[in-house]
Amino acid sequence: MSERLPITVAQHLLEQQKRRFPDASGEFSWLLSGITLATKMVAAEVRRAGLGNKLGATGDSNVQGEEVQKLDVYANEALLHCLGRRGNVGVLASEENDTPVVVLQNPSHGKYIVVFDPLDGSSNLDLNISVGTIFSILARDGSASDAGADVLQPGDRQLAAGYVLYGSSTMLVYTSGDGVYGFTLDPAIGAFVMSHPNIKMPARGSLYSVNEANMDGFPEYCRRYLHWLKSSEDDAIYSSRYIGSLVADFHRTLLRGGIFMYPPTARYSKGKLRLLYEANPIAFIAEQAGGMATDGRQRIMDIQPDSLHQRTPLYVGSKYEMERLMAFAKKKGAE
Ligand code: AHM
Ligand code: MG
Repeated sequence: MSERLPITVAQHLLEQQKRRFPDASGEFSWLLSGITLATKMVAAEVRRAGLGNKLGATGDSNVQGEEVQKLDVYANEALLHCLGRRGNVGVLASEENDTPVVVLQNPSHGKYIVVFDPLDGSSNLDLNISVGTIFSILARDGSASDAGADVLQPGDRQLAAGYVLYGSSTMLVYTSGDGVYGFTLDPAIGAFVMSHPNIKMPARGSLYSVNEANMDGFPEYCRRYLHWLKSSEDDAIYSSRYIGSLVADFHRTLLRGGIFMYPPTARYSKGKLRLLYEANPIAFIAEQAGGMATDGRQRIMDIQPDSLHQRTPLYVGSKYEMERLMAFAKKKGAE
């Protein structure tokens, strides 16, 4: 076969599963195809966002008290619809729903849980700025008191995680614990095609990314660290980039290195980002690419969650910048 023919995400997953788990039934790849189908539907809507009254808010707020955009609703429905009919997904938990949706009661049939943020950064949509879908896949052990409690697993137990970035192109970045792979949606054939095999985060970068308007409320070690980033001590010569859309800010950090931070702030004393469907999947990808992710005290993927929508501070990036951050945090103890 010609080497120039594309490898699609479906082909890659089947090959990866066959190599790592020769007895695998292929149902995991089937689950993933639910995510690629839903995100292609979302990508098509996002592309036409300015047309036909698709933009703007619905007038409702979600469980976090944030304004719901029309495209949030569409993306949530697309994921619930595509994943809920796979036959092996038991529980779906979304940023947009107060509680997890149980689609299959019996854990031996519905053995997977998918936790997701259907359209992250959606407040940027009206401005034609990149947004994304983030997802995390867990196994359901069935021993929890109810299906909802099954969702509350530390990030270390993720089977797979990824995001789709609706940017100048649409891209899926994915890990199942065997490296990080990137696929670009080829609109000509309607398939995600391998474009970034085995992504590695540079060990050191030259960019930092944080909403500095919140700086007065940051923990003291974090303010000192920012000061170091801005100084030229230790050859630290950094530039700043901040989009305000986690998937886009992290994607740049993954490819270029450096650090992305959302520390505790005066408004969000525990940080703004959500542990289960924002920080955990991002941390899994970062670690698989050779980077690190912490909340300032501990590794993100070691945190035992106690609620579906819980927030966490998030610091994620290259080994060098992360080790420097942790040295600042240790000096006085992270607040
Ligand atoms: P959302 O899930 O309501 O879209 O909020 C999450 C977004 C992230 O994409 C981004 O990193 C962060 O909020 C930006 O927050 P801020 O505007 O406070 O800098
Ligand atoms: Mg979000």
